[in-house]
Amino acid sequence: MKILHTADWHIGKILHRQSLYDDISYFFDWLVQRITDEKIDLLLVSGDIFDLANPSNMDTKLYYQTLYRLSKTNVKVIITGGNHDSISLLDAPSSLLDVLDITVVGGAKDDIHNEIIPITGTHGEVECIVLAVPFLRDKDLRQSMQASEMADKSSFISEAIKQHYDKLVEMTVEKFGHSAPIIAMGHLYMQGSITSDSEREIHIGNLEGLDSKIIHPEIDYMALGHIHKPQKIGNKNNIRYSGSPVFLDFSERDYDKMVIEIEIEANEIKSITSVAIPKSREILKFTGDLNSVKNMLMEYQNKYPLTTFIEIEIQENEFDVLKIQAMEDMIDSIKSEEFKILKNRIFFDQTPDSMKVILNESRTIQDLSPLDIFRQKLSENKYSMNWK
Ligand SMILES: [Mn+2]
Repeated sequence: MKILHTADWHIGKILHRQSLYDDISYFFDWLVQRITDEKIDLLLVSGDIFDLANPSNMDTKLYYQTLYRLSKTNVKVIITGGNHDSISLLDAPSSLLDVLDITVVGGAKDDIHNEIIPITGTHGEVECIVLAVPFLRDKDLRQSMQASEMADKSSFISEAIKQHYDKLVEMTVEKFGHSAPIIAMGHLYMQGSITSDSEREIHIGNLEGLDSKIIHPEIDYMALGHIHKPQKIGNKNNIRYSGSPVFLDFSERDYDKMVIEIEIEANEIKSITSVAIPKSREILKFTGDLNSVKNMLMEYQNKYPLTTFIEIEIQENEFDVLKIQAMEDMIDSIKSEEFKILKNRIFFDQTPDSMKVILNESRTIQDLSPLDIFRQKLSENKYSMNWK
């Protein structure tokens, strides 16, 4: 059987006031085609389906349209909730989606048996078992541990998550033996993962991330979500983030977006392959002095179906307020079908101290994350913060 692992769709994401609706739509077209062509049997989506807990009607429609198209390909779908998702929003249509062979686990189940999903082949034999674990919220973790076992916050989270998976593996082995591979899903922040600027931090107090050693050895493949760059964890081929299918931030521009395909044969994982998703939009950063950036913009030709998003960073030698005006004029005067400038900044190698404040203040709220604002507030009030 063939499994396709993806995560972090973030339907509804707005990047610097530009909707990424077209980007995710391109991905969905490609995904449906890929599943049809490759005869994928099972699709796993490991959390962060929507960018917001209350998505727009248009985004919700796109989600259901996509699920309908997927159901037409005969693929079985398992969707788990992420830290961005509303549990009740995902879970509300679950009995209806069951009819289309789509299982949704928005939040941790009271009876964790319901997170164990055996996948059967045409002759009724169990081909693999999926542990459909959504993002585990604080209250879920507290339930699975005794109050007396709670030490400091960080080791508590790590221990409680480990116990959740261990329990599931134990129940699975008890019921199905060791005959079929165990595929676990998770929306977790693992130690050693390379993040971008678009993940919202999860499990405050666990900033270092989880050690991959907590993953039970009986788990044959770990289908992770949360981190937006595709990667293996702890150098292990079978513990992977698929990453998000679309670029959610400028910091994600230097690598391909991926899905992971897993093939199971004779009750064993035969291959794990990452497959690059064709790019629908280019995301670029142009750096240099004003003139060279201007030239780069003039010469730029878009080869992709969607308008390119460009970030510009002007670097000039000596401080000159006219250069700031010239940059703004240049941005205003450029009208292009090929690209949009979403972010701009100017730096001077030599800036008089008195001007540094003004330059800093010209940052807009869109340039800041909630954490940046919190940090700024703390420093204004002279509180120190000893976590990064
Ligand atoms: Mn995410």
